[in-house]
Amino acid sequence: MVDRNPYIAHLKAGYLFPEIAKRRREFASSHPGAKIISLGVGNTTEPILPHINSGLTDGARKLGTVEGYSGYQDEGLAELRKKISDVFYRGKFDIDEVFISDGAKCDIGRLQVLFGSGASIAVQDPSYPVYVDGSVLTGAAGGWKGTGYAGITYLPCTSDNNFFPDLEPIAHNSIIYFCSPNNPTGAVSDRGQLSALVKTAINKGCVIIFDAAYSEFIRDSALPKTIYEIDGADTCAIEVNSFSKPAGFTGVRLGWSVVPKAIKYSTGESVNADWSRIAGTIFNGASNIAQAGGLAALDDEGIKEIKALTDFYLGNAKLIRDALVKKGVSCIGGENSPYIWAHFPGRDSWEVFSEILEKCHVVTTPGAGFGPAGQSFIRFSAFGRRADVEEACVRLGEKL
Ligand code: PGU
Repeated sequence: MVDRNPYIAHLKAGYLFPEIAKRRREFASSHPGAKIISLGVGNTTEPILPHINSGLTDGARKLGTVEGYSGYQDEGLAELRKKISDVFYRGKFDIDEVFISDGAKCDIGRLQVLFGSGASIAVQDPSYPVYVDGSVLTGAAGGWKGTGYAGITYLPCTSDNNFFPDLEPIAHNSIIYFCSPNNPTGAVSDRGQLSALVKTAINKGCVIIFDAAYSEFIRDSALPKTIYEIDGADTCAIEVNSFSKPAGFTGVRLGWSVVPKAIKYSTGESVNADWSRIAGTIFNGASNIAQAGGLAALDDEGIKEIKALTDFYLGNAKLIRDALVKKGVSCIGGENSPYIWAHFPGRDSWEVFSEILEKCHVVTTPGAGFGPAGQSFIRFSAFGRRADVEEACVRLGEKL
């Protein structure tokens, strides 16, 4: 018999969101008739808006014509790569620095191949689970010791530091995963904070993998929407982004990564050239239909629809946040992000998760699932139908 990849055995538990889905199923089967509302996984619920949707349907129709047919697109449609550079980065990047993907999560997984099992890793704690679990799978995380993995430097983000970590513990030559607007805390780093992050990366020879999947939820114009608003970031940061949340493409699958040519390894080779090699070897591009939808999403009409859709979810976030604050629960997030991070001091977060499910029939995500510093927090997702969110808020008000 073949041996199991030993790193799989290092994973601590099942992936967080299937575990929550399992607990929801168990609750549903023991409470038949309960109308369960999910504010758990961040999964979009609203239909794709008409202009962007017509981009998708036109893209599909074109594939049925001789003139419009296209096959493999390698690193993505040149037109879309250019459009992304123009819309998000003021044309700062050449198209061969913008790589179209089938989503941010998939690219984060593939990016981990770039740096291999010897990489030192630093993550915000709490963080989106893929940074840690993906590092476990490549072997970079090392074994489990007590409350975390031996090869990972956890950077606690708590109310004491306003949810921006102390950067001092970051080791030289590390890969730093950083997410802003943050999942799960909903905190958004300001210009000064991101400047400190970039300065640390440059001084310590680190590469930042900056996850900007929620950048379109930023409403405060003083807050940076991309790491490349910070001088020097193009020498040390890869940015990952996605159409999933802003355009409702969670099921369509489309994202991108920016890998600037200025980033070099310690030995001087180009990270961009290696990424191109890896992407070409283990990825065959995003769907042409999704890319046609992406192009529609980035013209004037599409950008208006992105604004309308993200406004809608931010409206949900406000309702949830207000309902919790009214109950005296202290929370952050929900203003420039679709997540609300609610504090239940001294409580175990899985216990609070169960209590909210039992009393309110509302599914949430326990903070501990995002890392040790998530203990005693609950993440509420603003992705939901409006009537469900309103109903959930009434139940939280009456029963929590
Ligand atoms: N990056 C961040 C920070 C995310 O929160 C998510 C989705 C992604 C990337 C995934 O983007 P795609 O482009 O769709 O691949 N987070 C959701 C969904 C759960 C999951 O497992 O991805 C969440 O609830 O945290």
